[in-house]
Amino acid sequence: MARHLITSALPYINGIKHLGNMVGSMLPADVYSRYLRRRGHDVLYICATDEHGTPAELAAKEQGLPVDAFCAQAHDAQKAVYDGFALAFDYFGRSSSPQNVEITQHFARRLKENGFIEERAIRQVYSPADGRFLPDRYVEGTCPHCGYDKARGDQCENCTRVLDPTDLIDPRSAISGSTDLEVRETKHLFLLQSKLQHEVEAWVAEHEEEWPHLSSSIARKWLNEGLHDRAITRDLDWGVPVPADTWPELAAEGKVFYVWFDAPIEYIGATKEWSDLEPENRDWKSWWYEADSGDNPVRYTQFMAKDNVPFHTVMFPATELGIREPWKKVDYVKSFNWLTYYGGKFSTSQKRGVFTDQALEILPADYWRYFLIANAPESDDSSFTWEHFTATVNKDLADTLGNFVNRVLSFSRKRFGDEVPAGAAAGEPEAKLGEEIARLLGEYESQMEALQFRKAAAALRALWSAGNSYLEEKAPWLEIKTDQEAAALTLRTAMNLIHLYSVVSEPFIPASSAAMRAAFALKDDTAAWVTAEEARSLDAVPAGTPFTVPPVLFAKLTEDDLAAYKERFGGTPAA
Ligand code: B3M
Ligand code: ZN
Repeated sequence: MARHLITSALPYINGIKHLGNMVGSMLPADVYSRYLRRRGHDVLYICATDEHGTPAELAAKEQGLPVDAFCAQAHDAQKAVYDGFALAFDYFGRSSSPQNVEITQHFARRLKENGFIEERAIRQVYSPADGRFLPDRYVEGTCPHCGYDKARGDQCENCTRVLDPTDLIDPRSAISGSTDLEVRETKHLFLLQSKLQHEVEAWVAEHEEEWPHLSSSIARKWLNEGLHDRAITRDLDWGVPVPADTWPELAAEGKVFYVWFDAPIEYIGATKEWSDLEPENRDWKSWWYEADSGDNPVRYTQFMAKDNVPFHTVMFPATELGIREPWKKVDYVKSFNWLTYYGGKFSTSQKRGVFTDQALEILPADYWRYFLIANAPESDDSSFTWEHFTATVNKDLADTLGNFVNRVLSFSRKRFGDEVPAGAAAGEPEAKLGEEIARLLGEYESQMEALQFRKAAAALRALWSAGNSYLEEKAPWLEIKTDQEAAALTLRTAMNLIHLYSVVSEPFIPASSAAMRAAFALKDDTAAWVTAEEARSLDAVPAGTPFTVPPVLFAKLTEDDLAAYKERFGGTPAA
């Protein structure tokens, strides 16, 4: 039994996320965690809301709430949605937790002791009206390149050019609107990444062969551009405070750490939050502090979208290396491209695409879980369209799986009653089927072990299809006219397939798998997985087992449904 630590990129606190955010991080992490648990491994799946930085402060201001109150309710709102998607975190924490403050400040002190943090004076925009220095994003003005009049000091979201606040025409404070701005000198802490370049390069070199190309190519690109020293403090009211015992002046000015400095540390912070709930049974450091992990090493896998790869493969490892303590670094970085909406970007700010809360209003989580993972943007961007979604739900879920389950159980109940029929002994067709199921199960397992989600979904789909092919070939509705025993054998075999599907489909479609499994009143139905031998013999559900017919697992989506979805969410290719 191996120990697997799994984290997915922390969703920013502001706003309910869209499907694209979930499919590139939390959902595949959940599918993988569920699979590993079923294979008997010791799994800890950790995530949290990323609560610091300007997104939180600006969103709180928009809602007229104190930022801590805003974050508390926004965390709960997101967690409720993820519960709706059955994302089985072991813990879903908050980067504003005391645990994250404590560990972030410890990391910063250690970096200073080891000579990887220094104070530097920089020139920054100061607003007397607001009585504070303004982070770049808090300065608004007209973009010198495209004339957009709400450009921000860090980037113009109209022409996407990266800006410096002093580039803006008619700059003003995004907080008070004041145009009375000055440029003053102020001090910030810099992480001396340049001094860690070689160590980070050596560490990436140990892993990049194993990582997916998307992860290693982005890490290599950033390393080739050279690691630059980076400011890791900000003038914000909300964030991990710079500790006064180490930097009294900066602490007195209310400086906090840059959100991307503390956010990855929250993977550790959230693990301590989890552990602090049951300190007698849980040992957070045994997962993160390699001196404590004993002789059962932890394998750490991260899930994220491609834009987060640089922070996870360069900046955070640099931080962990510079601390000179044995904190666990990632072993495998599973990154994803974008899920687009009709070819255009999902956008939280522009309300474009399907959002996670809306998705659950429309259909149960399993419809989405299966579609999103089966079409995950692994090797390239993938485009969500309602046409593709409805076609996939109807074909793979309603017809291939749902219809198989319903017609086998309904027909058997109608012709043989409420118990699994005995029938003839298994023959050549059942032996052939068993071999095919064992082969496909092996394919499914190897794709899951390789974190190839689309291919794993294809193997799972093939398992479902194999049941349909067997049923079509045997046709118990015809067999029964001349040979009841043969028909009973076919139905008993098909019922054993349903039970096998209920076990191995759980990582993808947990609710539907539970419904399939509950159809059989098996005395001891605790098996977590299916062995190749059990796949061949297909006899986990013996004759005489009582069964019920669950409601139809997946409703077919109609042309009217499709039209309604497109009407509500828009269904045209990106402008
Ligand atoms: N909050 C997600 C994003 O960039 C960012 C991930 C942090 S993971 C430590 O949208
Ligand atoms: Zn612009």
